[in-house]
Amino acid sequence: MSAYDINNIFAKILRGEIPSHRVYEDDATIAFMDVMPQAEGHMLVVPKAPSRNLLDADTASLPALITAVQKIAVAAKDAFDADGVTIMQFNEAPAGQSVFHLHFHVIPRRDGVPLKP
Ligand code: D5M
Repeated sequence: MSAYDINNIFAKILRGEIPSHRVYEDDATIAFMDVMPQAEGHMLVVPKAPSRNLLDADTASLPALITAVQKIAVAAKDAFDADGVTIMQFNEAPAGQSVFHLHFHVIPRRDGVPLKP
């Protein structure tokens, strides 16, 4: 697996070097709106600690991260009056990862509304 690149786009968002529409922050995590939403309310949950993806993440950090994902998923479902929530997470390019800082997609879902490609 390649090394972590400190200049990936989410690292720049975490450092405040590029803007984001931030919707959540705690000691270890931020969440912001995805710029290419696959459905209304599509958010990204991003740990502050540098890891390329889930495969190299510090195991000790994962309980707090998944707790934040759950909190944001519940809030997003409520805020967007959704019927469900899709949570996605990709590891390395062949699996669909395009930004190489660990993140979870949280996507509110409405009955009968497919994800945009
Ligand atoms: O998905 C990476 C996701 O990150 C993809 O849905 C677009 C989104 N993205 C890319 N740049 C930005 C910025 N600057 N703000 C917000 N969202 C962004 P993956 O395929 O899981 O790596």
